[in-house]
Parts: sequence; C-alpha cells; structure tokens
Amino acid sequence: MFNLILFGPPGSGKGTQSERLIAKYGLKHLSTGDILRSEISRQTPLGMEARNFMDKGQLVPDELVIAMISSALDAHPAAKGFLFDGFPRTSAQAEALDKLLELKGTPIALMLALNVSEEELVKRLLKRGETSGRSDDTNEEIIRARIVEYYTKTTPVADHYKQFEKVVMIQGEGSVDEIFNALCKEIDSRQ
Ligand code: B4P
Repeated sequence: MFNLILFGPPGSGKGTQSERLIAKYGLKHLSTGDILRSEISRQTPLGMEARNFMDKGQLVPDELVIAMISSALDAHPAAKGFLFDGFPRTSAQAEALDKLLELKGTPIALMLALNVSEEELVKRLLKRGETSGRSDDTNEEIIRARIVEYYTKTTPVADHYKQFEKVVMIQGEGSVDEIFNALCKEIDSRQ
C-alpha cells in the first residue's frame, strides 16, 4: 500500500494534481473538501454544520473531519493506497490519521508539499470563483482568511511529517504538466 499526502495552501493545485495522480497510480482519492461539499449539496446535518465554517474561510472542526475520514478509510478496505488531498489540515488531524493508518499497518509513505506565493493563490482562487459557484472563492477577504488559517493551523502538519523525513517540497508555480512531472518523479523514486 502507498499512502500519499498532497499538501499545500488553498489554491495550490491539490485538487488539480490529485485527479491526474489517482489516474496514473490507481490510488483512492480522499479529498475532505470534496466530501464536505457533497455533504453540503445533500443538505445533511454534517453539511449544514460544515457550511458555517467554510463560508467564513475557517477550518471545519477536527472531530467532524476525522470521523469523516475514518469512515471513508473503512469504506475502501481493498484500496491499493490512498491519496489524501486537503487532509490533514491540523496537528490533531495528523495525529488521528497516523493512528488510523497504524491500525491498518500502512503508514504515510510521503508528503508532497506544493509551494505557491500568496498573490498567485489569491489570483487563482478568484479566477476559479468566476465559474465554480463556490461561495468561498468569490470574496478576496474570505480567500485571505483561508490562507491565514493555512499558515497558522496547517503548516505545523508539515513539521510533523518532517521529523520522519517524509516531506518533499515541490514548486507549485508553472504549467500543470511541469508540476505533475515533478510530483511523479518523487513518487516513482520511492515505489
Ligand atoms: P479544499 O476543497 O481542500 O480546496 P482548496 O484548498 O480550495 O484548493 P486546492 O488546493 O485543491 O486547489 P485547486 O487544485 O482546485 O478546501 C475548501 C474548504 O473546505 C477549506 O477552506 C475548509 O473550510 C474546508 N476543509 C477541507 N478540508 C478540511 C480539513 N481537513 N479540515 C478542516 N476543514 C477542511 O486549484 C485552485 C485553482 O487553481 C483552480 O481553479 C485550478 O484550475 C487552478 N490551478 C491549479 N494548478 C494551476 C497551475 N499550475 N497554474 C495556474 N492555475 C492552476
């Protein structure tokens, strides 16, 4: 089993690159953002609660997201590996993920961290907001709040995996193909 975390700030290209990586490596894609948006569109109790946080650019509480990932892992016992996209986003989520994977006897193999400047992030997300209909992509203030959440709560997650020498930084500016090739090179060198 090969478990990969694709890490980076909002708009760094995690979703974009995940689509290609799962097609190439046959991993099961677990995007907490996608799962939360699906809960919102189905108007489930979890979705209604999550929406209050997402609309303000804040992270959804850990206990909700951890429970969601735990059931998603249980739902795919035959997966040949998982690609975690947008998760873990806090130290508590990282510790919970390590415990869940320890129970399965299959730890995180690698964290690939996309590096993109703040101005480029804002530009990309405002552009996506023109067509995505995502309420968290249309307002620059909310986008900047998401980036602040990332720097205060999410960057410590990279430090957590750095202590196990599992983190590789990838230049996240350039063409989608160039970035994909850089990601694949790192994965291929470890398989
Ligand atoms: P997410 O859904 O995870 O998404 P994201 O951070 O907005 O974007 P991503 O990095 O995937 O960007 P993308 O490839 O699409 O989070 C949304 C919200 O959900 C969070 O704010 C939070 O509230 C909540 N949430 C999710 N997970 C959570 C968790 N674990 N705990 C708590 N809360 C959680 O790229 C963005 C744009 O850039 C696209 O338009 C794309 O086309 C463009 N782009 C991509 N690569 C490019 C390139 N190389 N050049 C130019 N443009 C590019």
